[in-house]
Amino acid sequence: MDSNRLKKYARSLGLDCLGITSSELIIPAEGKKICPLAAGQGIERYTPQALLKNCRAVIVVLFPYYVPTAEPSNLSIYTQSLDYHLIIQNYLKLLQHFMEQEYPQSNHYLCADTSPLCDRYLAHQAGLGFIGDNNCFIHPIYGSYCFIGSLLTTVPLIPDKPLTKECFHCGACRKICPGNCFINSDYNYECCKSYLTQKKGDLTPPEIAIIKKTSLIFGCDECQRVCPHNRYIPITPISEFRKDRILQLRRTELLSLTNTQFRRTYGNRAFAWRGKSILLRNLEYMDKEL
Ligand code: B12
Repeated sequence: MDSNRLKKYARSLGLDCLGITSSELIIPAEGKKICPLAAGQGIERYTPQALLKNCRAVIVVLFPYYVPTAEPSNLSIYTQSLDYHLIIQNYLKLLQHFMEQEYPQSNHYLCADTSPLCDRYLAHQAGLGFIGDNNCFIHPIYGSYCFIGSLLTTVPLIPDKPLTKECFHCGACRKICPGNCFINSDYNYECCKSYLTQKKGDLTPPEIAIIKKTSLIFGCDECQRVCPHNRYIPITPISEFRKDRILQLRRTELLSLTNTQFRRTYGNRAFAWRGKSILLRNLEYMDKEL
């Protein structure tokens, strides 16, 4: 079945990057040590049928989130708006509703980052873009500042074809990375600043040194900031990412909040998921003499 009506409906919601991949995925030889923050390991990253019985296709949607700002910030761009998980889920529910009206016997399963599936691979297979040397999935127009959401479906939609376009391999991400994650053209999450800002416990002096290299206390944008594929990208067309943005978290403010107040104030923000103490710890590291 073709996906034109679904794509048209998605465009009417402002979602202009929707692609289809088959549920029969070729399992690549990853062989990498997967980050403990990932929900899936090995084959389960490529088995949508384990999440939805009789899954026949995966509807993959990109959610561009880039908003340029000249003001100083200590939060990664991906956490400045309302939590992207909530935004993605709302849109995917609308798409699910549309599919269930078009195909009354169909079943669906919604994925927004936290599923065991390999989101970047799905987006690549659905013909939406390519994987960069910085590990990020890159859309030809919106660059890498795109979240990926998916709707597994029992409807056998006709798959789109992967693009042939690829990364410029310019080396800019490798050079700028605060933790030198991309040495030997492989990515090592253990020295990724984004990972370290989310890792619990006391960090070692070399890990703290990586955190101190840039001003962000949650996430890291360096490998995306210097990427030439992100040079002329448009501001996100999705209004939810443009409003209610928080650019800075301050120590005095965090200290003044109890954990419950923190949850009430920031519980709907992606930077809050590891709790208040991790953010305070990272703020302290910024001033720490090594
Ligand atoms: C755990 C996790 C992290 C960890 C580890 C990241 C990592 N690269 O391993 C940490 C906390 C460090 C992290 C950081 C970030 N993350 Co994160 N993260 C995840 C999560 C939950 C699992 C990723 C994982 O297991 N990675 C293991 C590695 C080996 O696999 P991978 O990254 O999924 O992708 C590789 C495979 O697809 C592989 N591949 C496999 N088969 C094939 C086949 C072909 C043909 C090709 C070409 C490639 C290919 O190539 C990719 C690159 O190596 C995913 C959501 C999900 N369910 O997938 C989000 C996700 C990858 N993260 C996301 C984001 C936004 C980020 C940050 C940009 C946030 C930030 N600003 O700090 C950074 C980017 C860091 C980086 N350069 O990768 C987005 C990425 C969107 C995009 N455009 O790429 C995702 C997809 C969430 C989402 N649904 O939108 N993340």
